Amino acid sequence: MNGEFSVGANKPEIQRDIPRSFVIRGDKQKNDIDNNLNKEESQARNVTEYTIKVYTGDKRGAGTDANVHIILFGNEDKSEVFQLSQSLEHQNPFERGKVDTFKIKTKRLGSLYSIEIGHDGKGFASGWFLEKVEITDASRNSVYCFYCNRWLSEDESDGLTAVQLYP
Ligand SMILES: [Ca+2]
Repeated sequence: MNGEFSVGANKPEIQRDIPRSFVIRGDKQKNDIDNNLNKEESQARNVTEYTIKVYTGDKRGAGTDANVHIILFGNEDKSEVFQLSQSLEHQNPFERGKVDTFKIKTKRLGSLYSIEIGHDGKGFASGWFLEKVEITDASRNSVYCFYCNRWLSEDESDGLTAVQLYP
């Protein structure tokens, strides 16, 4: 290369060629980067974090140590099944009169219209009195409140341990 550059007659042509090939490659790289950025952006847009506040009733025996799950239903999609185990407040979640907060990330669901929440009946006196569930979708600036106000217990009323709730 040094040899070619040292030839005065070829120099202008080489200088023209080199920048052009760089420009072409540069544009392609830029497009690739833009595409990747767009892909990452749209993927980020399609993930929504929900904050779920679970209110256990203040009644005798209202708390549970069973495994609690939730499914979110939106007008665009439904979430997978989430086990609510990592309460932000309490080592032992779902105790009488307590509020437990959970954060989950899921695909974009749109506007929430329903949830399913329930438990597997594990543990001693697993019956649970669920007062309500509040779900915040910060990206849409929306709060949804799902009232339950009933036992989820094999020993009470209809014996159901999971329910579908609507705001
Ligand atoms: Ca518990």
